[in-house]
Amino acid sequence: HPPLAVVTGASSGIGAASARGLAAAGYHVVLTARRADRIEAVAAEIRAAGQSAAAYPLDVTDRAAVNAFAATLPRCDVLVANAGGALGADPVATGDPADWLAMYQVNVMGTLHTTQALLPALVASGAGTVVVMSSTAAHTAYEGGGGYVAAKHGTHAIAATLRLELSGEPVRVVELAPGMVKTDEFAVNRMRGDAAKAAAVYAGVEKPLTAEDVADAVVWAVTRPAHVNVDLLVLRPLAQAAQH
Ligand code: NJP
Repeated sequence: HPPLAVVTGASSGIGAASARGLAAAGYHVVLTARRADRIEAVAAEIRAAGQSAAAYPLDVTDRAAVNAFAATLPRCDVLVANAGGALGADPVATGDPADWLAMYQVNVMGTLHTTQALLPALVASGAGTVVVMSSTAAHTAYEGGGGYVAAKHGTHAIAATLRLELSGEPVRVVELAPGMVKTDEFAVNRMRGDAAKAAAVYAGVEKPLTAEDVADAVVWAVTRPAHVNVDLLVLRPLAQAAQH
């Protein structure tokens, strides 16, 4: 059997690029996200390239559904816990609590649900890797991002705690923290569907990262020899490199 990698949030952006990258690196990739048509299309494209992929529609905020998904897997060597994102510009002073809760649900609870559900299979694989998609927002703050910054600090905390809990087990925990990545949908969601405002987000940084830049880092981290744990990779566009 080829090693098996699960990617959450694989219907677009970084998750779709990571699925393509892991498939090209020889993994059988199981793509999950809520939009079934999108993950099916990416999986079909991977298979058309002669690589191995399947799609499984999944909302990571639904713990029962995540557990049911985990029960379908014959094994699991890699989990890329990538599903997440920002909703609305959400300053602490004026942000909408419904957005804060939704961001906590997907970024934090989603990462906890998927990691908990797949951990037994990752341990059983004898050489498992969990990649937690956090953010530079997990390590600093930006104005107008109260709920998102808080949620991404949560993903950092999950990675750090998990690494301690897994001491002695054959599972590595990688935290990947990108700066601005031009994935379009991320900014469109953050700006509540306002395409002009979303474009303005990217216009603020010359040459943002691409989804492929981040996917390359995912593939690199998981393909290190089994005794090498890549704790934290921070990737930023050069134009952001001098900030903070
Ligand atoms: O964004 P986007 P990115 N259950 O919107 C999925 C982090 N990040 O690739 O369910 C399951 O293209 C959604 O799928 P769907 C960011 O916080 C980004 O940029 O079909 N899946 C889609 O596949 C996030 O953790 C930047 O709608 C759910 C995916 O999540 C990760 O990178 C900077 C879901 C989002 O893809 C990927 O974001 C940074 C749910 N409940 C960190 N809700 C950046 N772009 O600048 C959403 O530091 N998804």
